[in-house]
Amino acid sequence: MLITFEGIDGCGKTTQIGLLSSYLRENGKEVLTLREPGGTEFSEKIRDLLLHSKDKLTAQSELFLFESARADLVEKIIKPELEKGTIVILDRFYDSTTAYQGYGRQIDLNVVNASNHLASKNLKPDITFFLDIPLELSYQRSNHRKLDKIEKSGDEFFTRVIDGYKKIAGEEPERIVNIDGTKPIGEIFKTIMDKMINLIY
Ligand code: T5A
Repeated sequence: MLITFEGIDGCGKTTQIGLLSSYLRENGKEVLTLREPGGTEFSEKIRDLLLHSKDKLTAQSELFLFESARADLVEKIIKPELEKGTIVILDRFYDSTTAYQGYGRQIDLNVVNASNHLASKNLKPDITFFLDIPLELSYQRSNHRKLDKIEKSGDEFFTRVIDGYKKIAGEEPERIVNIDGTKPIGEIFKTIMDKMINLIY
């Protein structure tokens, strides 16, 4: 089973992934948590380029780097683990590319979708949790730390990303669970568990 978490920076994905993976492991499930970009030696190098290099990337280079990192992770880790029956929980997947590079950087959505399909080998999450928070809360939650390259993209960019996520979630309500990420951590986790119970038992 493939479970993905989506939303803008600081929406609470890592927090909820920690809670969900602990719960599943305590209940005897084999679980692997991964993040994108990253998860293989090659993809972690690309992550560093994307988030921390001093070079100014074009939107297209950025798109292809995210897709390269994804292709490596899907081929080397995600597919084999899913075939073994592992529950794979992924912090971001192709919806991030649609939201950030498609809606945010305004690359043609047909190009982004085709690139997503190619890199993910047509793999589709069984369920996606989209944690929806407003931009101001994203800034508040990250104001204690240094921002990475993407996080420095500005208000207009992030407003497009948030609107993009809402469109993506609206187009696939059977896969994507839209959650109010401003709620307390425990309340969000309960909503996630209500959905997960039907899938895992
Ligand atoms: N990207 C990625 C693209 O542009 N295209 C792509 O295709 C892909 C895959 C990745 C960046 O790359 C971009 C998107 C990103 O900009 P990253 O370092 O992985 O960067 O960063 P994020 O995924 O944004 O992760 P963050 O750590 O910033 O955010 P999380 O994981 O969503 O949030 P979390 O859980 O760490 O929480 C942040 C803070 O809020 C608190 C937590 O305790 C923490 O302090 N918090 C809450 N507080 C109150 N109430 C709640 N409900 C809370 N939930 C969490």
